Amino acid sequence: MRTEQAVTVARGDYLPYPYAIPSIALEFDLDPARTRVLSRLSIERQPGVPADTPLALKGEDLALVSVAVDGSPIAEGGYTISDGVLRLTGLPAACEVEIVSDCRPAENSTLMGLYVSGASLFTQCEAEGFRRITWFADRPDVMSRYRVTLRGTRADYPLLLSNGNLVDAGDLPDGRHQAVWEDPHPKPCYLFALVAGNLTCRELRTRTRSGRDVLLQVYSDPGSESQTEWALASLERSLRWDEDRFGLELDLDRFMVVAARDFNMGAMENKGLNIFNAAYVLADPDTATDANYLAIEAVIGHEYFHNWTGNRVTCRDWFQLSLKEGLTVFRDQEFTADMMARGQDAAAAASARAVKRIDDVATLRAAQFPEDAGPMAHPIRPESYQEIGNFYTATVYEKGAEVIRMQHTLLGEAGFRAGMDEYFRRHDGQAVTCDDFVDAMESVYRDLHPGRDLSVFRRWYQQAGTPRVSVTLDHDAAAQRCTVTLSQRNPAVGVEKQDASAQEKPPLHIPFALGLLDPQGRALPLTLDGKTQETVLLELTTASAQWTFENIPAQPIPSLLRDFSAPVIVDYPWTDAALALLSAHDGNPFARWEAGQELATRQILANAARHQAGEPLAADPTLVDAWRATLRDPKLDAAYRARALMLPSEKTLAERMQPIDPPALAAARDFLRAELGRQLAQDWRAAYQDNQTEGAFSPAPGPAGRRALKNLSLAYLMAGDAAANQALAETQYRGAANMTDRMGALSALVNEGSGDAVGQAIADFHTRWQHDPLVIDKWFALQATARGTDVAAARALMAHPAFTLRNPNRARALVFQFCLNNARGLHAADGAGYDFWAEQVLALDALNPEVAARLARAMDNWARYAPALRTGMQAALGRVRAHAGLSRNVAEIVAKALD
Ligand code: 0A1
Ligand code: ZN
Repeated sequence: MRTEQAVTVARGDYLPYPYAIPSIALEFDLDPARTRVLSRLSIERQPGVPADTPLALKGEDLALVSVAVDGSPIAEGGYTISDGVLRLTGLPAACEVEIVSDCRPAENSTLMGLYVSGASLFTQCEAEGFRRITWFADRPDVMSRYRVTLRGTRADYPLLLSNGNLVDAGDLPDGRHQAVWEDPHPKPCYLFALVAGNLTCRELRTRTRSGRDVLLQVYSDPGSESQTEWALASLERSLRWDEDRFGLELDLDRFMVVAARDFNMGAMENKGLNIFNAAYVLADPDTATDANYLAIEAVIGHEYFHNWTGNRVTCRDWFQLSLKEGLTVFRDQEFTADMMARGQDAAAAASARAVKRIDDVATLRAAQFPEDAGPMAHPIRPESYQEIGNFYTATVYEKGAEVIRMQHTLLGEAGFRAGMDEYFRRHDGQAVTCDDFVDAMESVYRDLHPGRDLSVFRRWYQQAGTPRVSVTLDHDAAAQRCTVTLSQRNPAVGVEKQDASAQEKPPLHIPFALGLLDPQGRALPLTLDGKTQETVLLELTTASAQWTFENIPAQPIPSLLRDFSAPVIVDYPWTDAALALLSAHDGNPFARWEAGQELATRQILANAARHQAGEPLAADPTLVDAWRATLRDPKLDAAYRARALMLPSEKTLAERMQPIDPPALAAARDFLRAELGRQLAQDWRAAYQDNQTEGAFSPAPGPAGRRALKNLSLAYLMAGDAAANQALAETQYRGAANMTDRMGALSALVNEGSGDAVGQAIADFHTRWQHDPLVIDKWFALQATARGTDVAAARALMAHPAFTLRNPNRARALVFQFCLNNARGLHAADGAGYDFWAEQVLALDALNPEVAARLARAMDNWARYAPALRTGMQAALGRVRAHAGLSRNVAEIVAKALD
């Protein structure tokens, strides 16, 4: 086998498709061994296109049976097939093309196109999976009306689903039956879906705000019916929220969500027939944690919101992916924030929103910042790609959402809504670009701010890398005036570094929210543009700019980038005392959290340096006092305290270390955790007792927050003194009334505990939940990331009969968790972790290139690691690159990492 040929696609190469395909009729004879697909395309040559322009249709892993034009068979020679493209020439300006082909779902381990999961058949078409079902113009700007006929045996496939409305159904000879579906909305083929199998359904009927009755359904494996209540309720909340906040209504009579056990990603927004990874559908208190409940609501929302942002208005080409993804992530983040804040008073709502913002920013920093600083760095609208599947990234999604959020911040809630309305007014039913979106927003921005525009802002779409904003304060005591200077830097990243002329990029438009505190921690009123507020929004659009504030009697303490108003790194020389003051008093709950995290980061980095130098580690009292104050503050709710008291993740910390030395970081972080656990033991114990939840389980923010704080307290107590607290963990494990508490206790035992009780708890957990794959995934993941799990232990886990690489959730639970979230294990001094990584990437690549390429990215930032690690990482990458028969997906990742 040869490695697939690398072909680079460039954004500037876009050409419209020369034909329209207004309608497509598909007929499936479903059979896992060999499914026959008949596709009838209505074809219209676009005006001005030369008559000899071939109709080029993409196909992959298909066996062609026949081609006909307007009912006449075309003999071989009347068409060509090369490099996965079927070309037909000499077509009339308008005609019907009929193609019959076969595919083999049971042999399809890529989970792209039509595949088997359990006893059912599913499809996944985004981005380029439709070409694995039939030859087609597999690109998002070709939109067609679909009529889909599904035929299969009633015994195996009692349920036959596709997009839109069921228009006909009936029996066929030989125990077969059929269903005919019509989707009234033209769509690109990446939104096509079918599901065939034996699934159970939970449904509800509701009325849209314009008074249409709609049916909402959630389908899942037989036996899981008790686990779909939350998903269905989340779906109804999503429908209501999009009506309330954006005035967007469901445009279908029926909206279906189907859970698949084998799925490459989180979920997929196929029109009216969302297909989900079961992990984002199934939940009950015994099997799902609070984090699972939250993620299900968010992903259900995300896919539902795509119905407008993605489906009604779609992408012109895949370079515009962030048009739908950044916007839809922003929408799901706001949905979750609104759900967490609802029904609460202003202060509690602000805290709840801050909790969501903290979680989202923590994700951005842990996943996107490293991407933006490494070999895969790309703008949210990439300039080129080899394999589009590799660009479903934290940058396109999470940074993309930040870029939308900045527009929301610059326009305000009402302005942003007006911009969205304008976007739909202009583009409903079209396939458009990111520029089209910004144009709509800019039309409102210009009205709000005459003389200003978003021309500088647009650079966020074309520049990669995380900007650095440095802040200086000049206080004039005599004049009681403070001048704030913001300066930005946009250094070259990733491939840009190879171009000596492009070392520094132009400035961006950065909305920078700022507050100033007096030395007692009280907010200082700030006047900007005639308005006096505690938070001002500074718009930095040049390399450097200054703002002056009056009536500032003493040197103030700045509260910077409140609510994380832009995805940048802030440089400011706070003292530890200033950070402690902010962490106790900042009126902006996000910035208050940030101050504590910064304080902890500094201490961990200092200790990592001591660890490297062989010096003893130390916990500074400023940090311990700050943690104690937060822990004891009765005004802070539990969910917020749980975030504020957590130490920054190893991934976030790594971004602050040069070169990165994960074992040193882990040692320093563990040391501080243990010190905080020991020195604040009484307070942790009190928090543990005060935050018990009783009565019927509810995943609502209140009780979930108490469980988070309680389990964090347990983790600190165990870290501080495992022997003294193990009984507490064991008791919690045995008596747990929900999965959050059971996992919290098991994690404490596995990571810190000792003796027979640990192994017994692991075995007990497995015995209890062996029938539930999603819980067994948790069991694998917990062990894969445990402190003591080295490569040998990971391999031993892989030998467990329940392990398989073929199921992406299982592979992610064990192999990905080990390689991405067990730095100590991966970076073992003998290099065994790197060997393991290379071996698993290659094994996965033979089965599922999309998933393999994600694992391949674990070595992206090898060049930033400590020399002793770097060479081993580089060598492992080299071994993968040298392997014959690599997929295009993995080949692109390793080549970029090594170039
Ligand atoms: N559009 C989906 C993401 C998605 C992309 C590719 C997939 O298959 C390889 C599946 C899902 C979303 O944003 O939810
Ligand atoms: Zn999405």
